[in-house]
Amino acid sequence: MPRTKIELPHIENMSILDENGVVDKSLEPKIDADTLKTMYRYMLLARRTDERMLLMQRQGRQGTFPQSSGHEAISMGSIIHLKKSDWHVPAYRELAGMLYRGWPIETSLLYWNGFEEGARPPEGVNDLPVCVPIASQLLHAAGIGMAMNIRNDNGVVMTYFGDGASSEGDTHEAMNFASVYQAPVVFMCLNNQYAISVPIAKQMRCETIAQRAVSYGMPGIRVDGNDVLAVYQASLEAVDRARAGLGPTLVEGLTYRFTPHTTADDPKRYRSDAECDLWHKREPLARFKTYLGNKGIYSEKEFAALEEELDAVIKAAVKKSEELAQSEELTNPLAMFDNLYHDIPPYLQEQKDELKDHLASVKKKSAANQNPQKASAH
Ligand SMILES: Cc1ncc(C[n+]2csc(CCOP(=O)(O)OP(=O)(O)O)c2C)c(N)n1
Repeated sequence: MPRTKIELPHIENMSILDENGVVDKSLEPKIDADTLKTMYRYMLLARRTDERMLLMQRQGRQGTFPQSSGHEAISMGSIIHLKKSDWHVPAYRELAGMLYRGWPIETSLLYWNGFEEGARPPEGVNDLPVCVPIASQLLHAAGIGMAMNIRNDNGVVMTYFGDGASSEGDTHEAMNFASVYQAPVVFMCLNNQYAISVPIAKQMRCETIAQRAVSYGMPGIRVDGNDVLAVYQASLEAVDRARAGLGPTLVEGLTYRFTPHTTADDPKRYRSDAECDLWHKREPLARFKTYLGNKGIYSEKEFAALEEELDAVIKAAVKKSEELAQSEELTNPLAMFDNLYHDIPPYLQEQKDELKDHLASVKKKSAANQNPQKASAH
């Protein structure tokens, strides 16, 4: 038998809630009302925050940032399965999941305004910060998962990456290591079909990203990434496998970025209006809202009250972040010496002292300029 067929697993494609909010009853996951409400709440909170941040960026009050609108179902449908003690390793479009895990909105506003404090996970939250170097977070996730195995920790790591990231070498190394060591990692791919202006057809020849799982010896599945129920079901199975010691899984969610890549990008140069219109009709929040309405989870009045409540939460967070951005604590340049070393080395201490003296003399000079009489009396 010199030439035989090698049987390889097939890759499934799953969709449960269609773009009109109609559910496939045979596949509908059993989710209690409180969990459905939580998922919708954080998806909406992320969407409204994203929209608010865009307005602020256009007003010059917010730095350049990558929007998350359109990616809420992948983030929220999967993160909901994590326990507090599990680990979340995001890229940069997982605002919904980060808010759910306990990151205050103001940390996001601060982070994208250039304050390192916005990257600090809140006390007790097992999340890594936003990760901009593409695909590097997947190695961190694989490492955390391997450490969990060494420690006999029954935890799970959920990590996120884009279609562009799937072509990076780091992704290969992370998936191979995670699989070889059976690390409890769930690799969630947000396939929004573009890496900035590069369409997916220009960076890979295969039909799905999910099928790459086969070559790493792990299960892979593609789901409709705008269908929160499909994401929920696929990631539930992945988390269960990881927790049972059966290793990693790759879940690819097919979605679309409704916005520019970042606020500094002009997508009209590489995407047609017709394509954008088509995907807008498939966006994740509207269909989930229809589903919740049909199930009687929320009435129209309650939907409106929730929007009002969340808008007030966002307004308060904006105020807080703008106050923090002016505070002594966040604007003190001496803080840059504080968090790199436990014991600051002598050469850095010297630089810190020099800067401290310099700041004191600048302060003295500006006080003297403001009050020349008092200064000359001394
Ligand atoms: C290692 C690295 N190379 C290049 C970049 C520049 N860069 C920023 S976003 C991006 C595209 C990422 O595309 P994808 O992974 O599909 O994620 P998306 O932004 O679409 O969510 C690139 C190349 C980077 N941040 N890091």
